[in-house]
Amino acid sequence: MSECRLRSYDYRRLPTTSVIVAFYNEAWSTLLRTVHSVLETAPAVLLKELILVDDLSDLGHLKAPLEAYVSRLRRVRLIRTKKREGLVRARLIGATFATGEVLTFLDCHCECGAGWLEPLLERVAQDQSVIICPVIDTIDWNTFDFYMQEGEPVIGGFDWHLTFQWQAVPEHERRRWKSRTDPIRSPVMAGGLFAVSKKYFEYLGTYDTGMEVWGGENLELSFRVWQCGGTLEIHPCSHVGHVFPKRAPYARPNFRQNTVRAAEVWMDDYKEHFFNRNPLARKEKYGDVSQRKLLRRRLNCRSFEWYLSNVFPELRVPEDRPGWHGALRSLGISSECLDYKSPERDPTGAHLTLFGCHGQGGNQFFEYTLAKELRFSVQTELCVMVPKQKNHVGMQYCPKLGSPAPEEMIWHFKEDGTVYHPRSNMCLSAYRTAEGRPDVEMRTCSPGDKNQIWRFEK
Ligand code: LR7
Ligand code: MN
Repeated sequence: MSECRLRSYDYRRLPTTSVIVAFYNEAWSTLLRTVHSVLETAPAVLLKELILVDDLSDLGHLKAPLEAYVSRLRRVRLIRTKKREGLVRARLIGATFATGEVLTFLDCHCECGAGWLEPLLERVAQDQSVIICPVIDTIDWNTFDFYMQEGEPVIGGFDWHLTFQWQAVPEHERRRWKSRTDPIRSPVMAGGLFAVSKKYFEYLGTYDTGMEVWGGENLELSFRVWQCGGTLEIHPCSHVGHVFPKRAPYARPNFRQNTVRAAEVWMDDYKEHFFNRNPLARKEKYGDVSQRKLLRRRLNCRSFEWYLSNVFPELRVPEDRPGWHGALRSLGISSECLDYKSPERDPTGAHLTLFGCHGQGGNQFFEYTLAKELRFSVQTELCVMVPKQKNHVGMQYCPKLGSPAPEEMIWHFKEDGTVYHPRSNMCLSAYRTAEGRPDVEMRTCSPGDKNQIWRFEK
C-alpha cells in the first residue's frame, strides 16, 4: 500500500530480533530462498541472527552440504535437534539461542517482502504484549508465482471443528482503525509467521511442549495470548510469502491430539461443541495438561466465554441441544446418513446427499435449531433448504446472526422422525437413484414411509 511506503522508521528506536526457522526435510531451494530473503531484507542493525533448526531431517542435502553453505553466511546459525521434536519444540530450541529482544518465527519456505520486518518490530516496541503477524502472501507450489494480498488483508478464524480459516475483517474492527496502516486484530493466527517480545513470550508460557509434529499450536497460542491479557494482530504493511505445498511433505498424525490439548486447556465447556463435531477427538489420548492449566491459573487468564464475546463475536455459538444434533440417519436406508458434499466434490451444486454413516462427525454433522433451521457449519454456516418451485434439497448460507431464517430454510422436525418442510408442503426423503445410489430429495409426505423417518445420533 502506498501509505506503507511513506512510513519511515528510526532504527535506533526499534528492538533487535532473532529470526527462527525450524525445518524438517525441506527442499534445498525453498530453504535457501528463505534464508537469503531474510538476509537481504532485514536491516543488519536489527537482525541479531538467523537461527535454522534442523528437526532431524534425513535428506542428504541438509547434512554436510547445508552446513558448508551456511558456514559462509554471516549471522546464520545452524542447530540440529537430537531427536525429531516437532515444530513446537524445534522452534523453542531455536529460541534458546536467540540473543535478540524480539523472536521472529518463519516457516522454512518463505519469501519476505521489502520492509516486512520494521512494522513488526515497531509494533512490539509500542506494546510488549502484542503478537504481531505479517500478511501472508501465497507462493504457488507449482509455478512459484507470488500472489500478493492486495488491499485489506484477511484475518484468522476457525469453526467449531477447530479448523483454521481465513476470513474478512469484521465491521467493528474496521471502525476501530484510524488509518489503513493500523494493525488489524485477529482472533487466531495461521501459526508460522509472527514476531513477539522474547520476554513476553516467556511470560506467556512459550508453547505447549506436549504438542508433537504439526498442528494445534497456532490455536493454543492465539487463545492464550487473548485470554491472558495480550493482543494478536496482523500488520498490513508487513508482507511475507509462503509456499502452500500441494501435499504435506511429511505425515501429521498428532494434529487431533494437539488440538484436543488446546481445547482442554482454553475452551472451558465450549470444548463440547468441538467434541460433538469430532467424536474421535473425544476419545483421543492427549497426555497430561495439568501444567498448562496451572499456567492458565497463574496468569489469571480470562474465560473462553470472554474470548468469544470480545475477540470473536462473529463466531456463532451452536445450540447443540441434547437429541437435536449429530448424524442424521435414514430409517429407510439405514446404513446411510445425510452428508454434505462441498462444491469441489459435487459439481451438480446440490451439496447434500446420503453417504454411509461413519460416526466421525465432519461432513455428517447437522444441528436442528430452535429457529427450526437444519444447520451445517464447516467454515461457513450453511442451512438445508428447498429452492422455490423445486423438489430438490439444497444448501445455502444461513441468515446473518440475529436475522430470521427465510421460509425455504424452515423445517419441522417432528417427534415421529419426519422432517417436514412447510413452505413446499413436502418431506425429506431417502431414495435410490436409477443407478442404485442412495440420495435425498423432497417428496409428498406419506405417513409410515420409512424413507421419510430420520434420527439424530451421536
Ligand atoms: O516435525 C516438524 N518439524 C518442523 O520443524 C514439522 C514441521 N516442522 C517445520 C516445517 O519444516 C516448517 O518450517 O515447521 C514449519 C511449519 O510446518 P509446515 O510448513 O509443514 O506447516 P504449514 O505451513 O502446512 O502449516 C501452518 O500450520 C502449522 C500448524 O502446526 C504451523 O503453525 C505452520 O507454521 C503454519 N504455517 C503458516 O502459518 C504459514 C501460512 C499457512 C496458512 C494458513
Ligand atoms: Mn509452511
